[in-house]
Amino acid sequence: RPRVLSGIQPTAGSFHLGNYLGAVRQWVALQETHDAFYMVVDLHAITVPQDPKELRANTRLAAAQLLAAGLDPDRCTLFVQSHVPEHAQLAWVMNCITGFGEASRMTQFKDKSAKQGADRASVGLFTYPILQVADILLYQAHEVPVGEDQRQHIELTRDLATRFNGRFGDTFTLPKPYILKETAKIYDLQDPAVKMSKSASTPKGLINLLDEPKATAKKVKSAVTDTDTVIRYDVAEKPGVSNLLTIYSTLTGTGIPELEEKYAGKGYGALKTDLADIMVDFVTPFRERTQQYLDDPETLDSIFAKGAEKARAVAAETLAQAYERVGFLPAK
Ligand code: AQP
Repeated sequence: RPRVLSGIQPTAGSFHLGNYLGAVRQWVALQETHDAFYMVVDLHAITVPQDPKELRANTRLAAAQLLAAGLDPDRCTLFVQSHVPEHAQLAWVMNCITGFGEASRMTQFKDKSAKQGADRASVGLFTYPILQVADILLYQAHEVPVGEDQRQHIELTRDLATRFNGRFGDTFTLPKPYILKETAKIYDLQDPAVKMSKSASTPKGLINLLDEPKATAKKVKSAVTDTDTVIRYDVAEKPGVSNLLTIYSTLTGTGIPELEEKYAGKGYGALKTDLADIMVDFVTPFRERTQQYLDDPETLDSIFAKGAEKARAVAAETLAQAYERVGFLPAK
C-alpha cells in the first residue's frame, strides 16, 4: 500500500469547514486505500504563543474531532507529533541543508508573521515548513493530503529530499501533494476572495464545526452571494455562489451540474436554506461524537500510545538512516 502522511494543528478550538473539506475528509477516505499516518501537530502549534493547559486540551480535542470525522485507529496510525521525538531530530538535519533565502520565500511565513508583526514572529514560525519537511520524509510518504495553502511546503519537501539524496545517497521518498481540485480551497462565507481560515476570517465567514448548529445555519443563510440571482458555478464571476455549490456538492455527493439544474430559476434563498439544513445534519452528529470521545480521555490516550508506538517504529528507522548518511557516529 502506498503511504500517506498529514497533520493538523491543535490550536483552534474547533476545526473549521475548510480544514474538514480541504483535508480531513480525504484522510478518512485514504485510510481505506493507503498506509495512513495522521498526527496532531503540537510542535507546530507552539510556533505561536500557546497557553500550556489549553494546548493539552486542544490536542485531545483535535484527536476527538478526527475520530468523530471518521478516522479509525485500526485502519490508520493516529498520533501526537511530540510523542515521536524523531520529528524534531530530523528537522534539525533538514534545517542545516536549507538556504536562508529559500526558507524566506515561504508565503505562509510571510502571511503569518505579517499578522503578528515581524519582530514578534518566532524563529520557530520561520522554520516551521522545515519541520513539516521532516514530518513527511520520516514516514517515506508517497502522498500528502492537504489544502492548496500547503502546496508550497510539499514543493520544499521535494526540493530538500532531492538535495539530501543527491548529497548523501538515496534516503528519502519524494512525496506528492494530494489535493482535490474541487475542495482545495474553501472560501470565507463573507469574503469569498479569501480562504476560510481561523485567523483571517470574520466570525460570520467562518464555519466552526463545533459551533451551535443553529448559529451555523444562520451563517450559511447570510453568506455573501451577488446581485444576480442565477445559480451557476463560476469562480471568477460568482465566487460566493460557487463556494456554496462546492460545499453543498461535497457534503451530499451531488454533482455541481445537477445542483445547477435543481436550483434553476429558484434563487439564492432556496439554495441557502437547503444548504443550511445539510450543514445542520452534518454538524449535529459530529458534535455529539466529538463530545463522546472527549468524555473518555483514557480511550484517547490509549489510541495515542498505540499510534506513537507504530509511528516511532517507522520514524526511528528513517532517522537512523539519515543520521548515518550525514556522518554522525552511532551511539553504542
Ligand atoms: N480554507 C481552506 N480550504 C481548504 N483546505 C484548508 N485547510 C485549511 N484551510 C483550508 C487545510 O486544513 C489542513 C489543516 O490545516 P492547519 O493545521 O494548517 O490548520 P490551520 O492552519 O489551523 O488552518 P487555518 O485556518 O488555515 O489557520 P491559519 O488561519 O492559522 O492559517 C491543511 O491541510 C490545510 O491545507
